[in-house]
Amino acid sequence: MIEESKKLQNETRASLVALVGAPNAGKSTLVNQLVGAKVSIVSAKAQTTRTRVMGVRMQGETQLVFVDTPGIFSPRRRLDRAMVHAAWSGADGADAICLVYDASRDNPKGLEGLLEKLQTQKTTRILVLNKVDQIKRQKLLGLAQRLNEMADFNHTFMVSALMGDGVDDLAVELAKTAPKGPWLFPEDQLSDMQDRLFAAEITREQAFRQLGQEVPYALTVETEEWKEFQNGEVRVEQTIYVERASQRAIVLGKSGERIRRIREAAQAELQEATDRKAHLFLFVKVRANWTEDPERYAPWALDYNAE
Ligand SMILES: Nc1nc2c(ncn2[C@@H]2O[C@H](COP(=O)(O)OP(=O)(O)OP(=O)(O)O)[C@@H](O)[C@H]2O)c(=O)[nH]1
Ligand SMILES: [Mg+2]
Repeated sequence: MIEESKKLQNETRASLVALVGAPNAGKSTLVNQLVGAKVSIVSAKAQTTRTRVMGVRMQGETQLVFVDTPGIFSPRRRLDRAMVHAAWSGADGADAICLVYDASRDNPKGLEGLLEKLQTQKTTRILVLNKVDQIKRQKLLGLAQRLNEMADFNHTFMVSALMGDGVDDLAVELAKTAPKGPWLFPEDQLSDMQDRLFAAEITREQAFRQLGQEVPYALTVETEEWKEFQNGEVRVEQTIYVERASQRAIVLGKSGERIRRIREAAQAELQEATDRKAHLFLFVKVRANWTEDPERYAPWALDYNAE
């Protein structure tokens, strides 16, 4: 009743907050920390996030909807172009944009293009210096100053997305500037991602974590079946597509050891995240040109024709 009357009195606020930045800056870690649950996959490798992912946090009567985006880099392949396009379109229509920057990196090189484009966005711009657990405070102040000279930011925050330091302060500030309006998601919803895609992402995360430098970029995961049983358990069948037979052999590993470990870890994660017993089945198929196949882009809502 109270909630209803607040809504009627138009006391609610909602803000769409995009997180953009270079690959590996810690955007997904930050979204997960802000939401307080895993909504977006994380790995130590660059270009982990492949599409936009929304995570929701309630800050009093304000709903903060965070848009995690793929890292921005110079795209070469069709898939890379679709990812970078998804990143910028994640910023479209946002009420605030956070540029997440890995402060443990020495030199803000290669950032000019990103800052220039950011400058053209007519919204609140926030600089988030991340990974402060990795760097001395003195160095951090110099970096904050340099980046503020390179672009016009309304605020600068220093956080550790991993440890949580400074993350609540960022949310409080974002809530202050949130426009009045209805909530965009039901109060108890944490993410916009459907079960099937989320399950595929969990497996892709394990592929990123457990496979070497190249194979994660040559594969995609699709959920073919998601079947819920009356006892609450779920059966999930997924296909991992790779480009070459040699990559298939790597994913399977000696006597299937690698795929077994990927499956076990992904199943455990899936159970933990969905709070139900899951039976995960993985198949590995070679599809030479999957990155040129529009059908493989559809589950991620990626733009096949992105320039
Ligand atoms: N020490 C430290 N590591 C962090 C912090 N935030 C993120 N990381 C690590 O940085 C790596 C990349 O994190 P992600 O959250 O996947 O980065 P991202 O910006 O989403 O990367 P892409 O999706 O590839 O664009 C992971 O190994 C994280 O654990 C932090 O505050 N401190
Ligand atoms: Mg990410």
